[in-house]
Amino acid sequence: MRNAVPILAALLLATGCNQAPSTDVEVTNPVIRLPAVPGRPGAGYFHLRAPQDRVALTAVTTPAAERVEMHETMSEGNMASMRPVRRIEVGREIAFAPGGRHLMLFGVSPELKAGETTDLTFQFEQGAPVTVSARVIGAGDALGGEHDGH
Ligand SMILES: [Cu+2]
Repeated sequence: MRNAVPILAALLLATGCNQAPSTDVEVTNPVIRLPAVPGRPGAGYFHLRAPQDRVALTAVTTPAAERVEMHETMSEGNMASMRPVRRIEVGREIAFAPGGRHLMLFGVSPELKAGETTDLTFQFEQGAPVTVSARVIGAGDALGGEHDGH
């Protein structure tokens, strides 16, 4: 059995850190990037750490989009493509970042504006869902926080 409590100290100094309180799941710097062209999909990025008794991340939802898919990016030669993933095992840090795994948000609410925040809810194979507040940024805006430089 694993009874380890996640150590949060390393994250306490991070600016833009957005952890849900009183949870075993840590979500850092959750960001939703609006589409460059209305009607196109938006994207979502975050870092997540969850203990192994959560087993796997199985879905992410937001009231700001009709449907959210978890995607991973694959490259073959110099061609990049992406495909949906249904579950991602937890137990170490999971990064959704530009060029790699990302959320794809379909049917993004036209009301949603850069500078606002909206909920992102993470669902796991075990345990209750965890909701955090994600920053909304424009299509060309930097992500900030740990994602800087991408
Ligand atoms: Cu995608």
